[in-house]
Amino acid sequence: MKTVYNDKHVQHAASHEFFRGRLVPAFEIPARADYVLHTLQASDLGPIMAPQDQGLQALARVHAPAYLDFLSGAWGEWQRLGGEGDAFPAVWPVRSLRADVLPQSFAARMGLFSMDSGTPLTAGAWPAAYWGAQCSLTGLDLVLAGERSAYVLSRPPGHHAGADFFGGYCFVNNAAVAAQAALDRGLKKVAILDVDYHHGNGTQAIFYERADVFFASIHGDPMTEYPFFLGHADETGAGAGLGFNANFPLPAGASNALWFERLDAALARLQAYAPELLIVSLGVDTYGGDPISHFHLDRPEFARLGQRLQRFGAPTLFLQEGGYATEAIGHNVLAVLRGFESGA
Ligand code: OKP
Ligand code: ZN
Repeated sequence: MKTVYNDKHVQHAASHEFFRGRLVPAFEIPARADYVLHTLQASDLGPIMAPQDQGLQALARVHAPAYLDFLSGAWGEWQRLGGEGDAFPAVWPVRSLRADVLPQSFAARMGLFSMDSGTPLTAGAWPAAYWGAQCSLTGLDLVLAGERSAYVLSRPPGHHAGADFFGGYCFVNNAAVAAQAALDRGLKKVAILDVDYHHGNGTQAIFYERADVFFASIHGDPMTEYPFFLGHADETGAGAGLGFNANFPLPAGASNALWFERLDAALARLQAYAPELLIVSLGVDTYGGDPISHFHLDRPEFARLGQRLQRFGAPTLFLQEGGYATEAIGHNVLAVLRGFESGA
């Protein structure tokens, strides 16, 4: 299996994030990708290649132009304001406030274009997110050219980013960019399976009213787990998209047996949809040793996940999402990809 990787991600290096009233060392750090890279390099999985730059257009197919304008210029604005350290939003247009006016204030636009204060906007957030999306497009091209599968090693993750907001460590929604690009290249039906511990609220929202992308997700119950405000089982799509969204929330601490039961249920829904392409939002924060998540998967389970996805039978594009047990991410990802290659 080929891997697509670029090192622009190292420029996105937050020092801290807010946690229980304090600034703590950031979880979403460059070492995450470094560990995966080194593990893949030391393995026989396959070649690691650089992305091609296909420009902004594919990002603009799923993200609002005003949002991309903001994101690409945000660090410069913050510097001109004398910002020290990373930028964090602190005010949001919640119910009864207006989100239809683009304010001049940088602080106001930080809030307008975000969903939480847990996502440090760093000097390198935009180049890292931009090149991560380019990696996902190059990975898509590999699969569309006939590769059975490809793995995209990128950070920051993407699945919490919506059409016009960042959050949950995410800025550009790589899965959505890749799915839309696949449709733009002629495919008719694309499935996204999100196995990250956290619900992919951004991906769901982008395709919620559409039938050409089926979104299915297995995740910690939003009643107690981030992102809290989306990811319930009764979210089944709307309008033309009704019936093309399927959520499988599980209680924090759920057993591996229960997790695989839901995986089978999700895959059954996707099998009935019969997609021409499967995009996997591959978060490995379902790992038992993850510091911010509460499932219990380990190497054998990750291998089994890979085998199960291979048996699904569709061309498969793996995109890296979460996973914060830094030193274990590489082996957990490799277990999935090897499981996939070893097959049924
Ligand atoms: C991103 B992805 C922990 C707070 C958690 C948000 C988690 C985002 C996860 N200090 N903040 O889905 O892995
Ligand atoms: Zn996650």
